[in-house]
This record gives sequence, structure tokens and C-alpha cells, in this order.
Amino acid sequence: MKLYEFAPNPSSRRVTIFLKELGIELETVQLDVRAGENLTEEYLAKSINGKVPMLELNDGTCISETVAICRYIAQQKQNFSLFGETPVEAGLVEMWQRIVELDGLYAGFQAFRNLSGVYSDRERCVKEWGVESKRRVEEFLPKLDKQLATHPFIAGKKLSIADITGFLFVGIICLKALEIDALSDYPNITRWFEMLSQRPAFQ
Ligand SMILES: N[C@@H](CCC(=O)N[C@@H](CS)C(=O)NCC(=O)O)C(=O)O
Repeated sequence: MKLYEFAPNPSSRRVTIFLKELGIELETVQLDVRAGENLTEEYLAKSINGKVPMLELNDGTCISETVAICRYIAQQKQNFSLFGETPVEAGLVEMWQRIVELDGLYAGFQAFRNLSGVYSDRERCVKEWGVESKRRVEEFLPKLDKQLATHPFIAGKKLSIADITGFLFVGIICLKALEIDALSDYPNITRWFEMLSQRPAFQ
């Protein structure tokens, strides 16, 4: 089994943190996506979305999409701790994972990609969409802060995949890529972010 990734980027790090939390190590293949190593014919023949991460199984089956990869690993190891173990936990984890991914992380990706033009060699960039997406990210932060005011972790009492998504949204997308100060005005995000930063898997 091989994990194709570009170690520094947020989607690859989501899988890496997930694996580390479960104590799993996989063989990795690094693809420099900024240099277009994910756009070769050979890679596109395996990867439906042409992005990293992608997991190639020993029988040649290829699984793209971060959460799909994490689900495969959870099923294979029969370890559902990060997806929620009771029906209620699983429902809430799924709900928050999707909210943080769609309203936070992916809005942030759209903002960064369209404003910076980092991938303008392979996609149309629309500045107005970047500006609007950045505003959506800024509007999402108070919602996240409110949830964390009454819950230690995003989906409730336990660490979950929603926290991994949220951590990369705040740490890489807000603070670094978009230079949005997601901490000063948000004490609950700050408490949660600092707590996760102490965990070995998140370092
Ligand atoms: N929905 C995908 C998104 C993956 C994604 O956006 N990967 C980026 C790096 S963070 C990538 O491969 N970018 C290169 C490109 O778009 O050509 C997932 O969750 O796996």
C-alpha cells in the first residue's frame, strides 16, 4: 500500500495526522504538486481527481479524497475512534467534519487558489471568487468559536477527524495562506488550537 502525498500541503497533512493518531505508518511517495508532478499521464491514469493525497492498494485499487482514504484505513484497522463510535457520535462527527471542510477549509482553498493564482498554470482563477471565499472564511470563524465555547473538541467531548480538518484550516489556511488572524479575536479557537498543537501527531 502506497500513499501519494506532498507532505507540506494541508490535504496530505490531514491523512498524516489521522494515521499518526492511530499509530499507523505507510510507505509514501512524494509528488511536488506545485511543480505539476500530479499532472503526469501516469498519475492521472490512477487518480480520478488528479490531486494528492491518493492511496494505492496492493491490488492496484486507487482511492482519492482525504476522507475516503481515512475511512478505508479506519475500516481496515476496525478503529473508528476518529469517526465516532456510537451512532450519535458518528452522526455529529460526520456533520462537523462536513461543515468545517465545506464552509472552512474548502472556502479557504478557493480563496487562496483564486487570489494567489498558485495553480494558474492549470485552472482559471477568478479574483472576485477569491475575495468572496475569503469573506466566507472570515464569517465562518465565529461559528467555530461558538461551538468550541461549549465543547472541548469540535464534534463534542472527543477528538475526531473534524478537529484534524479544523486544525489545518486554522493553522495553514487562515494563519499562513490567507493571513487571517483566527486566534486573537477567538479565545475558544485559541484554546482548542493550542491544545491540539501539544499532541505529537499534530506537530
Ligand atoms: N478534495 C480533495 C482535495 C485535495 C487537494 O486539493 N489537494 C491539493 C493539495 S492541498 C492538490 O493536490 N493540488 C494540486 C492541484 O490542484 O493540481 C481531498 O480532500 O483529497
